[in-house]
Amino acid sequence: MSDVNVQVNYDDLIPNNVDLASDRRLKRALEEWHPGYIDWWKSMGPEGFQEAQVYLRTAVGVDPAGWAKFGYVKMPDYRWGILLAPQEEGRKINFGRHKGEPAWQEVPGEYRSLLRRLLVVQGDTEPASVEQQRHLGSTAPSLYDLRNLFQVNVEEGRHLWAMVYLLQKYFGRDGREEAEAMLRRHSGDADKPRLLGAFNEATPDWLSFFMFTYFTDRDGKMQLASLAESGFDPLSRTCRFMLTEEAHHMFVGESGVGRVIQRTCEAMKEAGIDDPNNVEAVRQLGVIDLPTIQKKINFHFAVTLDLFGAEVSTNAANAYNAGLKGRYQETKLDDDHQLDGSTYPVLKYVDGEFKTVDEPALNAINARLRDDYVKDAEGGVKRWNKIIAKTGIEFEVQLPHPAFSRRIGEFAELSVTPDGSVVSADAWQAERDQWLPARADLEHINSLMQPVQQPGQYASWIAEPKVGIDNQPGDFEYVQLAS
Ligand code: BYC
Repeated sequence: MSDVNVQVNYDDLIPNNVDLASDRRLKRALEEWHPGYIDWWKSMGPEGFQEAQVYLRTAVGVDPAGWAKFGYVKMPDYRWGILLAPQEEGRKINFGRHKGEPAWQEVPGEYRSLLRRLLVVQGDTEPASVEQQRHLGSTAPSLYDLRNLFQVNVEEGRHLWAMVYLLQKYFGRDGREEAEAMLRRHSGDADKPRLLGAFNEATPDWLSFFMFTYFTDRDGKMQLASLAESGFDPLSRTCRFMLTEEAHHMFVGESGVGRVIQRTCEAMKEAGIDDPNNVEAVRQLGVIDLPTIQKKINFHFAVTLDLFGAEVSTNAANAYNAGLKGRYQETKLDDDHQLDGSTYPVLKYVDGEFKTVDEPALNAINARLRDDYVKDAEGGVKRWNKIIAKTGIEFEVQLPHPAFSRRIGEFAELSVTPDGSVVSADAWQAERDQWLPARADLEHINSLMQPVQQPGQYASWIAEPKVGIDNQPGDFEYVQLAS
């Protein structure tokens, strides 16, 4: 890899590896947006910890080896920057009707509004997640977890910068207006909500946070991977670097849920409780029972599947045809990359049963990405079950049926149980609390959400991590709280 564009310039107000200094109009536009962003961060970002010194990683380059520098930072002073993966010489458009043409360095006029829409939707999710998580700091189960929350938050903030950069650089006044609107919409706001459903849901507790970073950040991974295939080269380069940050977020989710599961099973063993369904007895131990963990999985999985849009979508077909958004790992797939005449089996509910129906592959881009997502999400579930099995407790967590509790797409009108039976709406409502977190479940979880702020100490309901961040020792003070 060449050194060009690998190092990040930290001398500018806005760190970057895109030679911002040479584009004065853009630099000014971004500098004008900056104070509004900081105001948004202070009023909608992590509540109560703006003065704390947090042991964060900051990107210093974009090469895979050693891009991160760790050190204590007050979050509002974090150096949010514009970081693109290095440009590949001679890169081509790899799919759709422009396949084989040189990748675009400017926005193709005919696809301007389609591309802008994709950037806006992607950008909108990033600050939304920060807003959803803003109350969690006060109940963190350890300083280690508190630090991980804040790392995720500042990087989601950086991902907003990534999309705002593209909008402001390539979309002129429209882009500037979209950038402003990103700071005006808010998660759950009745008048100006975030664009996608899952980003208006609450993240009420830390188990939800771990589920969100496991399931919903994984949608982020799949969507970013599809956008990284884009024929619009600046988008591809932006997303390639965002993916390196996303990996840590999913680690926080998978290891977080795993540690909750592990602590529950250990506590049950210590107390001689073998029956995971003896929920009351397990709760007495100050841990989260496995059936409640399953309900949280059901909720976050279903809400996240909705983020893939309708299974059969002309929007997705248009974005693919245009060369703007590809399939997951597009260049590794062995076909014509134009999908002429090819089909894809889409799961549907037809004549009273679930079955796959062959649809034109172009229209089934969303269905395919969702299927790829489900495969990817299954890995962590297997690893969680290994943790349970190791302790000798008999219980398996699982992903619910893809039609369970959906609001978007093929199954939105159906009432489907987690194991895939279609029932009446009334029957579904009557059983709802068996499948999704009920008030009593949330009250129990809530009762456990007490902050633990001594270095090396952990709340009763979560196991310690196996290793520290940046190989720090167990009693490392990841967050120095302001007095
Ligand atoms: N909620 O043809 P359709 C992340 C709308 S997460 C509300 O079905 P399409 C992250 C849709 O906008 C990744 N509305 O879907 C994770 C459209 O409206 P318009 C975010 C929805 O367009 C954690 C209409 O329904 N990035 O990064 O093929 C933390 C019909 O659309 C929803 C992206 O999603 C919904 N769930 O696909 C932080 C990538 N679903 O346009 C960050 C960019 C659909 O008719 N976005 N609608 O008014 C896209 O590729 C597409 O917009 C979607 C939808 C995949 C989201």
